[in-house]
Amino acid sequence: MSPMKLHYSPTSPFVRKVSVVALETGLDSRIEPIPANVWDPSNKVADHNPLGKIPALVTEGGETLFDSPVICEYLDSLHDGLKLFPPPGGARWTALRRQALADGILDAGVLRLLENRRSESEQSAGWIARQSAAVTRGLDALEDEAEELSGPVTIGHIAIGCAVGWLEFRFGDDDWRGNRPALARWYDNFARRPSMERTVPQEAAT
Ligand SMILES: N[C@@H](CCC(=O)N[C@@H](CS)C(=O)NCC(=O)O)C(=O)O
Repeated sequence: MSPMKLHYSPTSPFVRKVSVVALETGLDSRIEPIPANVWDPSNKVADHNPLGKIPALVTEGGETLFDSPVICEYLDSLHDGLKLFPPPGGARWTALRRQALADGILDAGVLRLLENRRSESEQSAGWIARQSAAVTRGLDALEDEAEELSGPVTIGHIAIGCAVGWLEFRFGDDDWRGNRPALARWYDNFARRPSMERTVPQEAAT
């Protein structure tokens, strides 16, 4: 059987979620990474995901799955270890809500980054402020529940770790730790997991 294929970039936090899940579940050896630069007009990602976004995962059976929450849950269905997506019940809703919050922080952060990359005359200060405010509120909400993040690792924890890691990577000058000591403590500990250390975002070599 051919391996699963993951269309990926080493800087994408959504791809990182998938990579961390693959490592945590022991499935990484069954996944072949296929580099993709979604900002290169000649990229072929849309042949797999009509939205033109990564991550996109081609399964061993040849079906393509997206987006990252779907891929992560699919991978979690393929192993017999401790599940990252809890079974139906309160813990599952908490994990899914945390994933949605972390992914939403990333959506706003990516919009801010892309706006920052436009020429200065095209940038909207109001748009940047709106996305920055969403990131700030999201981080504040995570600080409020940071003390509750101990306990078994779920997709919620992985998503939060990847979101905070990406903010550090892209907006390293922002002092997100300043008034969020509990989140900083949790993150520094979580970032030491081998799955996180092996997937630290890096600029692709050009
Ligand atoms: N909701 C999606 C978001 C994926 C996403 O935004 N990926 C970015 C890279 S970090 C992308 O491919 N962007 C290309 C584009 O927007 O055209 C997921 O969770 O997978």
